[in-house]
Amino acid sequence: MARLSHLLAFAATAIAREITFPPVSGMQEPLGATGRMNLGMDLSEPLYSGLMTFGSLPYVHCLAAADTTVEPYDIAIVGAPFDTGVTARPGARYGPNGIRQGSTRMHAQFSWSVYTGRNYFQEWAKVVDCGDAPLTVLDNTIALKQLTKTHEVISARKGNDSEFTVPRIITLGGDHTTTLPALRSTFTHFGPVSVIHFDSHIDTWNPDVLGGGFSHYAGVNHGTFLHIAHEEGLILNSSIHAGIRAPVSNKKYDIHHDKSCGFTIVKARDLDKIGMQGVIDALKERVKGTKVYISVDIDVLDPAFAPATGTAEVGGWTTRELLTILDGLSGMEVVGADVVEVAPIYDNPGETTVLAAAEVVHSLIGLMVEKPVKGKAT
Ligand SMILES: [Mn+2]
Repeated sequence: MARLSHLLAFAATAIAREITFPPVSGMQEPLGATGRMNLGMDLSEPLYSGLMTFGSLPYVHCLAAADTTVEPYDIAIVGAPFDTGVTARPGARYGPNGIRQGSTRMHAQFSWSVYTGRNYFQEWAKVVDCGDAPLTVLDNTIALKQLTKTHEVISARKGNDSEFTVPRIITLGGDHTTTLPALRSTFTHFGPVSVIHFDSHIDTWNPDVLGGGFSHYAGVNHGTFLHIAHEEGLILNSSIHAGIRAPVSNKKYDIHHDKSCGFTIVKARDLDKIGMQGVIDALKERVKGTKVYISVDIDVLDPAFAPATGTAEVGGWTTRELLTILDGLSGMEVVGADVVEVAPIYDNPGETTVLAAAEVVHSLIGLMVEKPVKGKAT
């Protein structure tokens, strides 16, 4: 009897093995003419596959040697893995890949906005990811020179569009010091710019105040770069901060000094009084008639929405509010932009910060696509 039950069990298994799976049409096809398997599937779309780029955009080796042919592009994403200019928590050197990780759901084929009905990846501009700038982690002065050179090389290449020949760059920071080389680059091609600076901190601190005067290079950091940009004549006196709420180091000097660097301030809580349209109007009015650089320190958001940053300040804006304000800036001549201070190590399992940062980058791409800008004659 034992032997019979064994046989029955074996028979049942044999029957189970005869179950055929539903036919998958692609899998049933014979070998193609080339002798390779034709699976009838399109594997060419890189969503969630291939090596990671921002929004699965094509990777271009924008920093290739001078005698190399490089595919032309109009808008270039470049990472700046630099975080040795911070005064609080480090970690933003991992920001570029963190932001790319936050962008994995984004894809050129699946990016039609429900708000505007547009897909900025499928309009006139060729948008690419150049990977990261090679920056030494051991010497800030050298690293910032490397980043300046990176901007020079990427912006000097031919635009894909014959009319708008200077490619524009969106930098993925990196701490906020990385904005300084970007402003040097926009100055070369577009002249001085108004900066719309989204941040909880003013970042115009005098290097003697923030840096302590220990050494010349200690004064070049993520809280002084806007002072230095002003000193170098890279920015116009029609610049503006948005989302400011962090304390300053003394009663009068910092704010007075901030004004002399060319800035006015929209404070975080001004949003409660004037609303999002009020903020949009204030920003547009301030920079009217000038070329604009938009710098977004992710700490402009409340830590509830962006915990993964070096110098978090509570009482900030929501992600939706920031995106509405950014998208409201359409029509401006945006010649360069960045998202900085994303330090993924402090993010949560839901990747709240990097998702927000990636969408901010998407909005910046949208602003650049909506308004092409010609470089100055050189
Ligand atoms: Mn900042």
